[in-house]
Amino acid sequence: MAMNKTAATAAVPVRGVSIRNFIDDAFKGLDLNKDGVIGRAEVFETLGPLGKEPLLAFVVNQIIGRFDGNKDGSIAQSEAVSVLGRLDSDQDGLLSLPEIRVASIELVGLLAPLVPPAA
Ligand SMILES: [Ca+2]
Ligand SMILES: [Ca+2]
Repeated sequence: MAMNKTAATAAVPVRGVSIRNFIDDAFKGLDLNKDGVIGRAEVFETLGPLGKEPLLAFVVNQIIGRFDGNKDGSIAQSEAVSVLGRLDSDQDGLLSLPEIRVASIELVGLLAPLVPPAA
């Protein structure tokens, strides 16, 4: 039992997800033309056929809009740092579980335009 517990502790980041690593991974995966910014087209190319699903396309566009601070249609590293940095409420460079929870609640908020107004 003690060994299992050690293995589990090693697999799960104890204090949270490193924002720096998260952004590095995201740009490695999504910046297809390596120009240093993630464009809307790159995100949809990565999604492939999934990007044609209207609901998913809507959510992805909402998320891109949230990150794209200067509204030029692409996400620069500095824009990602600034959005994720706002979630890092204790400013330790890590997103802890409670901080990620806040982020998921905000994500659900992005879907609000889809909910028809109460009659
Ligand atoms: Ca790019
Ligand atoms: Ca931008």
